[in-house]
Amino acid sequence: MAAPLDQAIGLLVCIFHKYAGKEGNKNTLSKKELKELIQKELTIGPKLQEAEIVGLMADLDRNQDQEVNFQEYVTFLGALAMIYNEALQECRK
Ligand SMILES: [Ca+2]
Ligand SMILES: [Ca+2]
Repeated sequence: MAAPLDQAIGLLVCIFHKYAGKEGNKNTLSKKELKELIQKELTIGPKLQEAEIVGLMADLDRNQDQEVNFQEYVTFLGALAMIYNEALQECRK
């Protein structure tokens, strides 16, 4: 686990567990845990309104159990990657 992509994926997994383990189910993110993850780990996080985070949670929670599991988190990362793909023009030279 030393190559850049391995490291990046490992980090995505570790960040999920860092927040998921704070309260309740250790393998899912509660609303509070998701909010903390977004606010601390994403540049855009602190700029989001409470209502936007609640809306995001509702979008991510596909099985509607009020928690974001790992699979739902991966969907979120995929959506972020799509946004970054538009934003990071320097990767496409
Ligand atoms: Ca949890
Ligand atoms: Ca869920």
